[in-house]
Amino acid sequence: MKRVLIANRGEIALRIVRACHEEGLEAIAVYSTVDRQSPHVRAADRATLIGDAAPGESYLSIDRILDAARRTGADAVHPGYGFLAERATFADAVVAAGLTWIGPPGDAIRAMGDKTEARRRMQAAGVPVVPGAVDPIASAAEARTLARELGYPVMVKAAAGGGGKGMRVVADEAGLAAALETAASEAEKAFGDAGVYLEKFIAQPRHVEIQVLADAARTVHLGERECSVQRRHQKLVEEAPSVAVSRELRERMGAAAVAAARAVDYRGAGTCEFLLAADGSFYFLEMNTRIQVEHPVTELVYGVDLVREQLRIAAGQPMRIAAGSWHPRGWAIECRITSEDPAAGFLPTTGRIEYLRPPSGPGVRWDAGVESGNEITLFYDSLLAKLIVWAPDRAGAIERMRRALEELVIVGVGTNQGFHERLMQDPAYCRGEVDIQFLDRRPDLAVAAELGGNLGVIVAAALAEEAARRAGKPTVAAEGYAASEWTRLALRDGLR
Ligand code: MV4
Repeated sequence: MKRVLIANRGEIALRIVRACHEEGLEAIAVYSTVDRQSPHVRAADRATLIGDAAPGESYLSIDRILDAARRTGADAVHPGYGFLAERATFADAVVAAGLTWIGPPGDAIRAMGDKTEARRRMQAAGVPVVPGAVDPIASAAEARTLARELGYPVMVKAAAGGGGKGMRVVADEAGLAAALETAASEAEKAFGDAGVYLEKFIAQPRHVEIQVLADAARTVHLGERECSVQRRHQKLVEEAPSVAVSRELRERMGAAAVAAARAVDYRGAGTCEFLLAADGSFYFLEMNTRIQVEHPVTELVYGVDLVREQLRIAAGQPMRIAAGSWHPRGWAIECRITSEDPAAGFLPTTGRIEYLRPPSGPGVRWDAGVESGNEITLFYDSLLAKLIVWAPDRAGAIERMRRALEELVIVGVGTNQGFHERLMQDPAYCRGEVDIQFLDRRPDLAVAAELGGNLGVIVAAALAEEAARRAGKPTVAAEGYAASEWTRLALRDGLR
């Protein structure tokens, strides 16, 4: 394996270029017409245009990517995450083209991609799954009987579903029939398959996932990531380890994740997602057969480079993880910096990055897919960069994240930076009291209360201040006035 084609864009593409170079491999970038100026293109050894901005004309096109591999002489393909990363037919096509696939076997992707098949295999492997039925419900009477056995509340889910679509919580038997009907019709519309099944509803769980790494000889786990701070199934903040996971629970969840991976002959990096209930019971949700956005928090507390491990394993080498039990050291937190406006319901924003000053300093990592001058469009996911910090303990990591967010300046496109700043000041978050409904309970975190509607005034004051300074005229700050809180905020936020 000498030349890796990276079938992706943005921060993960740059991340893989760097891992290739550290492994002594050549990196080939692909780009669409709007990504010509992206950092991953310049960082690669070679880059080739694969098509127009629309993903279907570029990053989602198996033919275009395989053509690019042929014309650049690549001998391996890394899919990153998203796009084709979990498309089993892409894995098969790469292997059929005689190239090395840097990911799990197509059959493992297929097995874990079918939620019902995955659940069946997990039960056979002794991995705890949520109590419930595997096969779709055949009648309302059957549903009533099963729901009584499980005990209310129960959850109705679409058999062909995933990502939270077509789910209904049913508090008592009176609501069951209606829930089955609506869930079935939603499932028919969304997935073309009206099959629904029942599970015991797990109230206010945490979303905790276990990192797994498997080479030809060993399957190991690298602890957990806490991913409960999410909105509409979009993660915003992740951390490792989790305040809710003791060393003993980590070993039990880790063993379950390793058993899950072994059950599908897994290879490479993968993640098992669990629901973790307040009483410490945990249930397998699904396995992600790819490197994940939030992999850096695991890397920082376990001292590993997961992407380099992916490359080594795909090349048939053993993983670098020494045998023996592993424990996390310190604490890591990741904030996803996105081109979204929290005050507008996290709607995507566009614009040109006029000025970007990343944070740095001890324990600060900035994994970015953009730089000053880049145009942000609506063609792709809104992730601009990941801000990750490491510190000896959680309080230190939160403090460091506050400092790093204070240093971060992005001018030209709206971002969710203010949301992260408010979260890192939130008492409940700082106490680690989060679960999957945390953000649903805290819409206040989305809007900048102290600035509120005065933002226009503040920006005007800041820009006037800046204009005066540039013109050499006396300014509030320079005159030594005790800059009021408003001016201070203005200068900081206005400049931002
Ligand atoms: C659940 C659940 C509670 N009880 N199943 C959401 C998407 C899919 N991965 C499964 N999901 C859930 N299944 C039972 N029996 C709560 C969720 C859930 C959720 C899970 C993980 C992360 C975020 C979530 C947000 C809403 C609901």
